[in-house]
Amino acid sequence: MTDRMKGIPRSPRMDGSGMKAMQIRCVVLAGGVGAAKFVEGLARVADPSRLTIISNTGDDVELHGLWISPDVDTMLYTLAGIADPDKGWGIRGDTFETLDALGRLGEETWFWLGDRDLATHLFRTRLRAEGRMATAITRRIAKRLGVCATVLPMTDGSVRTMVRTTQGDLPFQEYFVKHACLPDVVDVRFEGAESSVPSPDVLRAIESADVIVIAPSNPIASIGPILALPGICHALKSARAPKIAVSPLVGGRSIKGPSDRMMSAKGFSPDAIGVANYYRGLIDGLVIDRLDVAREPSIRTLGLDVLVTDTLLTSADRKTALAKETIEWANTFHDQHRHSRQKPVLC
Ligand code: FO1
Repeated sequence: MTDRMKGIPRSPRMDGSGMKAMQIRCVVLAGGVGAAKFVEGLARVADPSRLTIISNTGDDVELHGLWISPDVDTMLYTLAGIADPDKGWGIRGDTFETLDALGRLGEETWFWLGDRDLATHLFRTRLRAEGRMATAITRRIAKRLGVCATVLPMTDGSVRTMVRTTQGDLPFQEYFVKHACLPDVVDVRFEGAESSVPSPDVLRAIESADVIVIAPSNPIASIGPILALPGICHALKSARAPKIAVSPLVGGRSIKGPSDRMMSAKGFSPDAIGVANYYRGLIDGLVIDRLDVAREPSIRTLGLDVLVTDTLLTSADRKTALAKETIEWANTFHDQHRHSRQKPVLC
């Protein structure tokens, strides 16, 4: 069955297959296309009205006078069932007439903004100019798009992910899109993180969650900015929910994107063991791919439980299956009281 046929359920009761939706409050830390694919599956197995996504905003960029929040929008479009299925970002069937026209005016066109996608950026920028916060703006966009789940920007403050490369410092989107991740990464930092705070909605969601999942996102560039916010690590450690991460690194490399290079730049091995070390002390368990089964014993020695399964999100069925396995596994931790007591590496 194709992704398009298996749409995101609007009803909180059942998904398209007749499977009963799990009635749990699930919180996902997310950023990028991998996270959106995972959440797409999650929204089919868990009641979407109880699903909260805490989205990275370190990737936000201002272009053509517009405030663009790619990770938030990728999640919203995916949950609304309108995401471009090939690219994973942007809107299905979008056109690029405005961008072409901007190009003719001599403006930069390296960041592909579709005509329909531009409506979101115009709307967000206008509301911000009126003094509204990112959380309220996102809630309004989600409602207009018919998204049942709650998508929360990680903060109402301003955090910018900067990539230090051998060719100089680059804002994330310039490194990722304009320079196609080609410059060698030396370091990644999150400007403004120390002076920003997680929104009250974010802290409340973490506190009241039944299960917390760190999506298969770039640990450094997508999850790093969330964890860099003062108070987030404390909130995660204090939360009663089991905490599970899904490794985005498979077979010692990124499935897509620069996660592996960024892990190396930050001193972590670019594989599932590196991911385990990065999240150690924050999570109870790590989901790894079957290709990484040989790495399982090393991860267990770090005090983490491990679920070995197929993590490649190549079809609607795989997205649903991974989400279901992850949540069912996380639920077993409630009984076991096996929360990690180790000091986190990150905070
Ligand atoms: N990714 C690209 O590789 N090229 C683009 O031109 C591009 C444009 C774009 C526009 C809106 C949007 O919401 C996302 C867009 N992305 C593009 C994806 C984005 O760079 C990445 O998904 C994330 O920032 C990485 O987490």
